[in-house]
Amino acid sequence: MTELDLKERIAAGLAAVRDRSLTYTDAEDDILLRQHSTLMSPLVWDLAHVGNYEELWVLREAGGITPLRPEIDDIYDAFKHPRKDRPSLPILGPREAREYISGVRGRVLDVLDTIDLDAPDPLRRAGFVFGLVIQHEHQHDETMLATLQLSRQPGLVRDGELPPGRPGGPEEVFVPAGRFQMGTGTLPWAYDNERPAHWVDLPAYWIDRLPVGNAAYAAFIEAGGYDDPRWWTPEGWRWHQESGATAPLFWTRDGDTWWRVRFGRTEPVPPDEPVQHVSWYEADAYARWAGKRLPTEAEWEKACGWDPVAGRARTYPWGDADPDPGLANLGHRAARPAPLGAYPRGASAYGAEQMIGEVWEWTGSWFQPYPGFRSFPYKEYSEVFFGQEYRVLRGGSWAADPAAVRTTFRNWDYPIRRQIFSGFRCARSATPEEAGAPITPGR
Ligand code: AVJ
Ligand code: FE
Repeated sequence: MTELDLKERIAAGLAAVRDRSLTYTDAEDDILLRQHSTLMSPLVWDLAHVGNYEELWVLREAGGITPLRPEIDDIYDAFKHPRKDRPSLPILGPREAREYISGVRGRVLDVLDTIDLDAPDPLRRAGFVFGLVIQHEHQHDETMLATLQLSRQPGLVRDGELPPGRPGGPEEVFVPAGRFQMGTGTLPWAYDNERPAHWVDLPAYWIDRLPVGNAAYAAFIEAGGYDDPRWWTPEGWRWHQESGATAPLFWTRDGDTWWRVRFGRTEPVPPDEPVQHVSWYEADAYARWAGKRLPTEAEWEKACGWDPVAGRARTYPWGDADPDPGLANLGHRAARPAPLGAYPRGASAYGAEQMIGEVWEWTGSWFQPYPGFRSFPYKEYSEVFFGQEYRVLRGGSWAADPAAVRTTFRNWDYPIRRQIFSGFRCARSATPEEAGAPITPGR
Protein backbone atom coordinates (compact mmCIF):
# COMPACT_ATOMS: atom_id res chain seq x y z
CA MET A 1 0.00 0.00 0.00
CA THR A 2 1.29 3.45 -0.86
CA GLU A 3 1.39 6.10 1.83
CA LEU A 4 -1.44 7.90 0.07
CA ASP A 5 -3.66 4.79 0.09
CA LEU A 6 -2.89 4.31 3.76
CA LYS A 7 -3.83 7.89 4.51
CA GLU A 8 -7.09 7.44 2.65
CA ARG A 9 -7.82 4.28 4.58
CA ILE A 10 -7.09 6.06 7.84
CA ALA A 11 -9.32 9.00 6.93
CA ALA A 12 -12.15 6.61 6.04
CA GLY A 13 -11.66 4.68 9.29
CA LEU A 14 -11.72 7.88 11.33
CA ALA A 15 -14.88 9.08 9.58
CA ALA A 16 -16.65 5.74 10.01
CA VAL A 17 -15.95 5.42 13.71
CA ARG A 18 -16.99 9.02 14.40
CA ASP A 19 -20.20 8.44 12.49
CA ARG A 20 -20.82 5.48 14.72
CA SER A 21 -20.15 7.39 17.96
CA LEU A 22 -22.44 10.21 16.88
CA THR A 23 -25.21 7.74 16.02
CA TYR A 24 -25.06 6.18 19.48
CA THR A 25 -25.19 9.60 21.11
CA ASP A 26 -27.98 10.94 18.92
CA ALA A 27 -30.37 11.05 21.86
CA GLU A 28 -31.88 13.55 24.24
CA ASP A 29 -29.50 15.21 26.68
CA ASP A 30 -31.03 13.42 29.63
CA ILE A 31 -30.22 10.00 28.11
CA LEU A 32 -26.63 11.11 27.53
CA LEU A 33 -26.06 12.66 30.94
CA ARG A 34 -27.74 10.01 33.04
CA GLN A 35 -25.86 7.14 34.58
CA HIS A 36 -27.84 4.11 33.47
CA SER A 37 -25.77 1.75 35.59
CA THR A 38 -22.97 2.30 38.12
CA LEU A 39 -20.95 -0.07 35.92
CA MET A 40 -20.94 2.46 33.11
CA SER A 41 -20.08 6.07 32.38
CA PRO A 42 -22.68 8.53 31.22
CA LEU A 43 -22.69 8.24 27.40
CA VAL A 44 -21.46 11.79 27.01
CA TRP A 45 -18.37 10.96 29.08
CA ASP A 46 -17.40 8.26 26.55
CA LEU A 47 -18.00 10.70 23.73
CA ALA A 48 -15.66 13.40 25.04
CA HIS A 49 -13.18 10.79 26.30
CA VAL A 50 -12.55 9.45 22.79
CA GLY A 51 -11.88 12.99 21.63
CA ASN A 52 -9.56 13.66 24.54
CA TYR A 53 -7.68 10.40 23.83
CA GLU A 54 -7.36 11.43 20.19
CA GLU A 55 -6.03 14.82 21.26
CA LEU A 56 -3.53 13.24 23.61
CA TRP A 57 -2.13 10.71 21.16
CA VAL A 58 -2.48 12.20 17.69
CA LEU A 59 -2.30 15.93 18.36
CA ARG A 60 0.09 16.14 21.29
CA GLU A 61 2.25 12.99 21.10
CA ALA A 62 2.48 12.51 17.33
CA GLY A 63 1.68 16.03 16.11
CA GLY A 64 3.46 18.09 18.74
CA ILE A 65 0.46 20.40 19.06
CA THR A 66 -0.14 22.25 22.34
CA PRO A 67 -3.16 21.10 24.37
CA LEU A 68 -6.51 22.55 23.31
CA ARG A 69 -8.18 22.22 26.69
CA PRO A 70 -5.66 20.92 29.23
CA GLU A 71 -8.07 21.58 32.09
CA ILE A 72 -10.34 18.72 31.00
CA ASP A 73 -7.63 16.03 30.81
CA ASP A 74 -8.20 15.00 34.41
CA ILE A 75 -11.96 14.47 33.90
CA TYR A 76 -11.40 12.10 31.00
CA ASP A 77 -8.58 10.12 32.56
CA ALA A 78 -10.17 6.71 33.09
CA PHE A 79 -7.61 5.90 35.78
CA LYS A 80 -8.32 8.91 37.94
CA HIS A 81 -12.05 8.38 38.20
CA PRO A 82 -13.85 5.03 38.31
CA ARG A 83 -16.97 4.79 36.18
CA LYS A 84 -19.34 5.04 39.12
CA ASP A 85 -17.93 8.48 40.05
CA ARG A 86 -18.05 9.99 36.58
CA PRO A 87 -21.54 11.54 36.80
CA SER A 88 -20.35 13.82 39.62
CA LEU A 89 -17.45 15.20 37.53
CA PRO A 90 -17.81 18.53 35.75
CA ILE A 91 -18.07 16.73 32.40
CA LEU A 92 -18.77 18.57 29.16
CA GLY A 93 -22.44 18.64 28.20
CA PRO A 94 -23.58 17.01 24.95
CA ARG A 95 -23.25 20.14 22.80
CA GLU A 96 -19.87 21.08 24.27
CA ALA A 97 -18.61 17.50 23.92
CA ARG A 98 -19.58 17.37 20.25
CA GLU A 99 -17.87 20.70 19.60
CA TYR A 100 -14.74 19.61 21.43
CA ILE A 101 -14.35 16.31 19.59
CA SER A 102 -15.02 17.85 16.20
CA GLY A 103 -12.43 20.56 16.93
CA VAL A 104 -9.91 17.87 17.77
CA ARG A 105 -10.84 15.90 14.68
CA GLY A 106 -10.28 18.82 12.33
CA ARG A 107 -6.72 19.19 13.60
CA VAL A 108 -6.18 15.42 13.45
CA LEU A 109 -6.97 15.48 9.74
CA ASP A 110 -4.43 18.30 9.33
CA VAL A 111 -1.82 16.18 11.09
CA LEU A 112 -2.71 13.21 8.87
CA ASP A 113 -2.16 15.36 5.78
CA THR A 114 1.39 16.30 6.67
CA ILE A 115 2.65 13.40 8.80
CA ASP A 116 5.28 10.99 7.46
CA LEU A 117 3.90 7.49 7.93
CA ASP A 118 7.19 5.92 6.88
CA ALA A 119 8.95 7.55 9.82
CA PRO A 120 10.89 5.13 12.01
CA ASP A 121 9.10 6.48 15.10
CA PRO A 122 6.82 3.57 16.12
CA LEU A 123 3.91 5.91 16.85
CA ARG A 124 3.87 7.10 13.22
CA ARG A 125 5.10 4.05 11.39
CA ALA A 126 2.28 2.51 9.33
CA GLY A 127 -0.08 5.00 10.95
CA PHE A 128 -0.01 3.18 14.29
CA VAL A 129 -1.28 6.16 16.29
CA PHE A 130 -4.29 6.49 13.98
CA GLY A 131 -5.00 2.78 14.30
CA LEU A 132 -4.81 3.26 18.05
CA VAL A 133 -7.45 5.98 18.17
CA ILE A 134 -9.73 4.29 15.62
CA GLN A 135 -9.71 1.04 17.60
CA HIS A 136 -10.06 2.89 20.90
CA GLU A 137 -13.14 4.75 19.70
CA HIS A 138 -14.72 1.53 18.36
CA GLN A 139 -14.12 -0.11 21.73
CA HIS A 140 -15.87 2.76 23.45
CA ASP A 141 -18.70 2.52 20.92
CA GLU A 142 -19.18 -1.08 21.98
CA THR A 143 -19.17 0.10 25.59
CA MET A 144 -21.82 2.67 24.68
CA LEU A 145 -23.95 -0.13 23.23
CA ALA A 146 -23.67 -1.98 26.53
CA THR A 147 -24.76 1.19 28.29
CA LEU A 148 -27.70 1.59 25.90
CA GLN A 149 -28.68 -2.03 26.58
CA LEU A 150 -28.57 -1.37 30.33
CA SER A 151 -30.70 1.76 29.89
CA ARG A 152 -33.62 -0.46 28.77
CA GLN A 153 -34.77 2.44 26.59
CA PRO A 154 -36.34 1.28 23.33
CA GLY A 155 -35.72 2.92 19.97
CA LEU A 156 -32.13 4.01 20.47
CA VAL A 157 -30.27 1.17 18.73
CA ARG A 158 -30.58 0.12 15.11
CA ASP A 159 -31.49 -3.51 14.32
CA GLY A 160 -30.87 -5.28 11.01
CA GLU A 161 -30.85 -8.49 8.98
CA LEU A 162 -28.56 -11.49 9.45
CA PRO A 163 -28.09 -14.74 7.48
CA PRO A 164 -30.11 -17.78 8.60
CA GLY A 165 -28.64 -20.50 10.78
CA ARG A 166 -27.60 -23.97 9.66
CA PRO A 167 -28.79 -26.67 12.04
CA GLY A 168 -26.86 -29.92 12.44
CA GLY A 169 -23.20 -30.66 11.89
CA PRO A 170 -20.63 -31.95 14.33
CA GLU A 171 -20.61 -30.65 17.89
CA GLU A 172 -16.84 -30.47 18.19
CA VAL A 173 -13.79 -30.17 15.97
CA PHE A 174 -10.44 -31.82 16.59
CA VAL A 175 -7.17 -29.94 16.86
CA PRO A 176 -4.16 -32.26 16.69
CA ALA A 177 -1.18 -31.79 18.97
CA GLY A 178 1.51 -29.45 17.77
CA ARG A 179 3.14 -26.09 17.74
CA PHE A 180 1.52 -22.94 16.49
CA GLN A 181 2.50 -19.32 16.45
CA MET A 182 0.52 -17.23 18.93
CA GLY A 183 0.32 -13.45 18.83
CA THR A 184 1.76 -11.27 16.10
CA GLY A 185 4.93 -9.51 15.16
CA THR A 186 3.67 -8.23 11.83
CA LEU A 187 0.14 -6.78 12.07
CA PRO A 188 0.91 -3.05 12.12
CA TRP A 189 -2.06 -1.96 14.25
CA ALA A 190 -1.96 -4.79 16.78
CA TYR A 191 -1.93 -3.73 20.41
CA ASP A 192 1.09 -4.29 22.63
CA ASN A 193 -0.64 -7.20 24.42
CA GLU A 194 -0.84 -9.19 21.14
CA ARG A 195 2.95 -9.10 20.78
CA PRO A 196 5.40 -10.63 20.31
CA ALA A 197 4.61 -13.67 18.18
CA HIS A 198 5.81 -16.79 19.98
CA TRP A 199 5.58 -20.56 19.51
CA VAL A 200 3.22 -22.50 21.75
CA ASP A 201 3.09 -26.30 21.76
CA LEU A 202 -0.32 -27.74 22.64
CA PRO A 203 -1.50 -31.30 23.23
CA ALA A 204 -4.45 -32.46 21.12
CA TYR A 205 -7.91 -31.16 22.08
CA TRP A 206 -11.48 -30.83 20.95
CA ILE A 207 -13.21 -27.49 20.75
CA ASP A 208 -16.89 -26.80 20.14
CA ARG A 209 -17.57 -26.03 16.50
CA LEU A 210 -19.96 -23.28 17.57
CA PRO A 211 -20.52 -21.01 20.55
CA VAL A 212 -22.90 -22.39 23.20
CA GLY A 213 -26.45 -21.51 22.17
CA ASN A 214 -29.42 -20.31 24.19
CA ALA A 215 -31.21 -23.69 23.99
CA ALA A 216 -28.18 -25.51 25.36
CA TYR A 217 -27.76 -22.90 28.06
CA ALA A 218 -31.46 -23.15 29.00
CA ALA A 219 -30.97 -26.93 29.36
CA PHE A 220 -28.23 -26.23 31.91
CA ILE A 221 -30.69 -24.05 33.85
CA GLU A 222 -33.45 -26.71 33.57
CA ALA A 223 -31.05 -29.34 34.85
CA GLY A 224 -30.53 -27.28 38.00
CA GLY A 225 -27.11 -26.06 37.00
CA TYR A 226 -27.42 -22.97 39.17
CA ASP A 227 -28.38 -25.05 42.23
CA ASP A 228 -25.48 -27.47 42.20
CA PRO A 229 -22.18 -26.27 43.68
CA ARG A 230 -20.41 -29.19 41.98
CA TRP A 231 -20.31 -27.22 38.72
CA TRP A 232 -19.00 -24.01 40.22
CA THR A 233 -15.62 -22.89 41.50
CA PRO A 234 -15.77 -21.65 45.11
CA GLU A 235 -15.52 -18.02 43.92
CA GLY A 236 -18.14 -18.69 41.27
CA TRP A 237 -20.51 -20.21 43.79
CA ARG A 238 -20.01 -17.20 46.09
CA TRP A 239 -20.72 -14.86 43.18
CA HIS A 240 -23.87 -16.83 42.34
CA GLN A 241 -25.07 -16.71 45.97
CA GLU A 242 -24.35 -13.00 46.38
CA SER A 243 -25.65 -11.86 43.01
CA GLY A 244 -28.70 -14.13 43.03
CA ALA A 245 -28.09 -14.77 39.33
CA THR A 246 -30.05 -17.76 38.01
CA ALA A 247 -29.99 -17.00 34.27
CA PRO A 248 -28.07 -14.77 31.85
CA LEU A 249 -28.45 -11.05 32.44
CA PHE A 250 -31.61 -9.64 30.80
CA TRP A 251 -33.41 -13.04 30.81
CA THR A 252 -36.73 -13.60 32.60
CA ARG A 253 -38.90 -16.69 32.73
CA ASP A 254 -42.63 -16.81 32.16
CA GLY A 255 -43.89 -20.35 32.71
CA ASP A 256 -41.96 -22.47 30.25
CA THR A 257 -40.82 -19.60 28.09
CA TRP A 258 -37.65 -17.57 28.44
CA TRP A 259 -37.86 -13.91 27.50
CA ARG A 260 -35.13 -11.35 27.22
CA VAL A 261 -34.94 -7.60 27.03
CA ARG A 262 -32.88 -6.47 24.06
CA PHE A 263 -32.38 -2.74 23.68
CA GLY A 264 -35.58 -1.96 25.52
CA ARG A 265 -37.83 -4.53 23.84
CA THR A 266 -38.93 -7.82 25.34
CA GLU A 267 -38.82 -10.85 23.03
CA PRO A 268 -38.64 -14.63 23.34
CA VAL A 269 -35.08 -15.91 23.72
CA PRO A 270 -34.16 -17.38 20.30
CA PRO A 271 -33.00 -20.96 20.94
CA ASP A 272 -30.45 -21.06 18.13
CA GLU A 273 -28.51 -17.90 18.95
CA PRO A 274 -25.22 -17.90 20.88
CA VAL A 275 -25.91 -17.14 24.54
CA GLN A 276 -24.70 -13.72 25.65
CA HIS A 277 -24.51 -11.69 28.84
CA VAL A 278 -23.03 -14.49 30.93
CA SER A 279 -20.23 -14.07 33.45
CA TRP A 280 -17.02 -16.09 33.35
CA TYR A 281 -18.31 -18.00 36.38
CA GLU A 282 -21.46 -19.03 34.53
CA ALA A 283 -19.49 -20.05 31.43
CA ASP A 284 -17.09 -22.06 33.56
CA ALA A 285 -19.95 -23.78 35.45
CA TYR A 286 -21.76 -24.64 32.23
CA ALA A 287 -18.62 -26.16 30.76
CA ARG A 288 -18.09 -28.36 33.83
CA TRP A 289 -21.73 -29.47 33.75
CA ALA A 290 -21.29 -30.38 30.08
CA GLY A 291 -18.27 -32.52 30.95
CA LYS A 292 -15.91 -30.06 29.33
CA ARG A 293 -13.97 -26.91 30.23
CA LEU A 294 -13.32 -23.50 28.77
CA PRO A 295 -10.54 -23.42 26.16
CA THR A 296 -7.32 -21.80 27.19
CA GLU A 297 -6.52 -18.65 25.31
CA ALA A 298 -3.88 -20.54 23.31
CA GLU A 299 -6.36 -23.29 22.40
CA TRP A 300 -8.85 -20.67 21.30
CA GLU A 301 -6.31 -18.88 19.11
CA LYS A 302 -4.94 -22.01 17.48
CA ALA A 303 -8.44 -23.27 16.62
CA CYS A 304 -9.30 -19.84 15.24
CA GLY A 305 -6.30 -18.84 13.21
CA TRP A 306 -3.67 -21.50 12.72
CA ASP A 307 -3.32 -22.92 9.23
CA PRO A 308 -1.58 -26.28 9.74
CA VAL A 309 -1.02 -26.82 6.01
CA ALA A 310 0.60 -23.45 5.35
CA GLY A 311 2.25 -23.48 8.79
CA ARG A 312 1.23 -19.91 9.44
CA ALA A 313 -1.37 -17.90 11.32
CA ARG A 314 -4.30 -16.33 9.51
CA THR A 315 -5.53 -12.86 10.42
CA TYR A 316 -9.07 -14.28 10.56
CA PRO A 317 -10.38 -17.86 10.66
CA TRP A 318 -11.06 -17.91 6.92
CA GLY A 319 -7.78 -16.32 5.85
CA ASP A 320 -6.41 -12.81 5.51
CA ALA A 321 -9.27 -11.27 3.50
CA ASP A 322 -11.17 -8.47 5.23
CA PRO A 323 -14.39 -9.53 6.95
CA ASP A 324 -17.54 -9.25 4.82
CA PRO A 325 -21.23 -9.83 5.67
CA GLY A 326 -21.03 -13.45 4.49
CA LEU A 327 -18.05 -14.27 6.69
CA ALA A 328 -18.84 -12.95 10.15
CA ASN A 329 -21.33 -10.97 12.19
CA LEU A 330 -19.35 -7.87 13.08
CA GLY A 331 -19.80 -4.13 13.11
CA HIS A 332 -23.34 -3.99 14.47
CA ARG A 333 -25.13 -5.27 11.34
CA ALA A 334 -28.00 -6.25 13.57
CA ALA A 335 -28.12 -5.67 17.30
CA ARG A 336 -27.72 -9.35 18.16
CA PRO A 337 -25.64 -12.47 17.50
CA ALA A 338 -26.48 -14.47 14.35
CA PRO A 339 -28.03 -17.95 14.59
CA LEU A 340 -25.72 -20.90 14.99
CA GLY A 341 -24.27 -22.10 11.70
CA ALA A 342 -24.89 -18.82 9.86
CA TYR A 343 -21.34 -18.46 8.52
CA PRO A 344 -19.99 -21.67 6.94
CA ARG A 345 -17.63 -19.56 4.77
CA GLY A 346 -16.14 -18.11 7.93
CA ALA A 347 -14.93 -21.48 9.26
CA SER A 348 -11.35 -21.86 10.48
CA ALA A 349 -8.85 -24.37 9.11
CA TYR A 350 -9.96 -26.82 11.80
CA GLY A 351 -13.65 -26.28 11.04
CA ALA A 352 -14.57 -24.07 13.98
CA GLU A 353 -17.27 -21.54 13.10
CA GLN A 354 -18.36 -18.14 14.36
CA MET A 355 -15.15 -17.60 16.28
CA ILE A 356 -15.02 -14.01 15.06
CA GLY A 357 -18.09 -11.88 15.73
CA GLU A 358 -21.25 -12.97 17.59
CA VAL A 359 -20.10 -12.87 21.22
CA TRP A 360 -16.86 -12.28 23.06
CA GLU A 361 -15.83 -15.75 24.16
CA TRP A 362 -14.59 -16.28 27.68
CA THR A 363 -11.43 -18.37 27.89
CA GLY A 364 -9.97 -20.19 30.86
CA SER A 365 -6.92 -17.91 30.89
CA TRP A 366 -5.97 -14.94 33.02
CA PHE A 367 -4.91 -11.79 31.20
CA GLN A 368 -1.12 -12.16 31.24
CA PRO A 369 1.71 -10.78 29.11
CA TYR A 370 3.25 -12.91 26.38
CA PRO A 371 6.93 -13.78 26.83
CA GLY A 372 8.93 -10.73 25.76
CA PHE A 373 6.02 -8.31 26.18
CA ARG A 374 6.87 -4.63 26.00
CA SER A 375 4.35 -1.99 26.88
CA PHE A 376 3.57 0.39 24.01
CA PRO A 377 2.64 3.19 23.83
CA TYR A 378 1.50 3.34 27.47
CA LYS A 379 1.27 1.03 30.47
CA GLU A 380 -2.38 1.76 31.17
CA TYR A 381 -3.64 0.10 28.01
CA SER A 382 -2.62 -3.45 28.97
CA GLU A 383 0.20 -3.75 31.45
CA VAL A 384 -1.58 -2.54 34.57
CA PHE A 385 -4.28 -5.19 34.04
CA PHE A 386 -1.97 -8.22 33.88
CA GLY A 387 -2.27 -10.71 36.73
CA GLN A 388 -4.96 -12.96 38.17
CA GLU A 389 -7.85 -10.56 38.23
CA TYR A 390 -9.09 -10.44 34.65
CA ARG A 391 -10.08 -13.28 32.34
CA VAL A 392 -9.38 -13.12 28.63
CA LEU A 393 -12.20 -12.93 26.10
CA ARG A 394 -11.59 -13.60 22.42
CA GLY A 395 -13.13 -13.22 19.01
CA GLY A 396 -15.12 -9.99 19.20
CA SER A 397 -18.87 -9.62 19.41
CA TRP A 398 -21.51 -8.55 16.88
CA ALA A 399 -20.92 -5.07 18.31
CA ALA A 400 -17.18 -5.08 17.63
CA ASP A 401 -15.93 -3.39 14.50
CA PRO A 402 -13.67 -5.25 12.05
CA ALA A 403 -10.99 -2.62 12.79
CA ALA A 404 -10.71 -3.96 16.33
CA VAL A 405 -11.09 -7.70 15.75
CA ARG A 406 -8.61 -10.34 14.52
CA THR A 407 -7.31 -13.78 15.49
CA THR A 408 -4.77 -12.28 17.88
CA PHE A 409 -6.98 -9.57 19.46
CA ARG A 410 -7.30 -9.86 23.26
CA ASN A 411 -10.05 -8.48 25.45
CA TRP A 412 -10.36 -8.93 29.21
CA ASP A 413 -12.74 -8.30 32.05
CA TYR A 414 -13.54 -9.28 35.62
CA PRO A 415 -15.03 -12.78 35.86
CA ILE A 416 -18.25 -11.34 37.34
CA ARG A 417 -18.97 -9.07 34.38
CA ARG A 418 -21.92 -9.78 32.09
CA GLN A 419 -23.19 -6.46 30.81
CA ILE A 420 -20.64 -6.97 28.01
CA PHE A 421 -21.61 -9.06 24.95
CA SER A 422 -20.03 -12.15 26.41
CA GLY A 423 -20.61 -15.82 25.63
CA PHE A 424 -18.35 -18.84 25.26
CA ARG A 425 -17.65 -22.18 23.67
CA CYS A 426 -16.30 -25.28 25.42
CA ALA A 427 -13.26 -27.47 24.87
CA ARG A 428 -11.82 -30.70 26.23
CA SER A 429 -8.48 -32.44 26.14
CA ALA A 430 -8.24 -35.36 23.75
CA THR A 431 -7.86 -38.81 25.27
CA PRO A 432 -4.52 -40.54 24.58
CA GLU A 433 -6.22 -42.74 21.96
CA GLU A 434 -7.76 -39.74 20.23
CA ALA A 435 -4.52 -37.82 20.41
CA GLY A 436 -2.52 -40.71 18.93
CA ALA A 437 -4.85 -41.40 16.02
CA PRO A 438 -5.56 -38.06 14.41
CA ILE A 439 -9.15 -37.65 13.35
CA THR A 440 -9.93 -35.31 10.50
CA PRO A 441 -11.97 -32.27 11.41
CA GLY A 442 -15.67 -33.04 11.20
CA ARG A 443 -16.50 -31.01 8.15
C1 AVJ B 1 -9.89 -3.70 26.39
C2 AVJ B 1 -12.25 -3.32 26.46
C3 AVJ B 1 -11.04 -3.87 28.45
O1 AVJ B 1 -12.86 -0.72 27.73
O2 AVJ B 1 -11.62 -0.91 29.48
C4 AVJ B 1 -10.81 1.66 26.34
C5 AVJ B 1 -10.48 -0.87 26.20
N1 AVJ B 1 -8.89 0.92 27.01
N2 AVJ B 1 -10.07 2.69 26.74
C6 AVJ B 1 -11.83 -1.03 28.28
C7 AVJ B 1 -10.08 0.54 26.51
C8 AVJ B 1 -8.92 2.26 27.16
C9 AVJ B 1 -10.69 -1.67 27.47
N3 AVJ B 1 -10.96 -3.12 27.19
FE1 FE C 1 -10.70 4.72 26.80
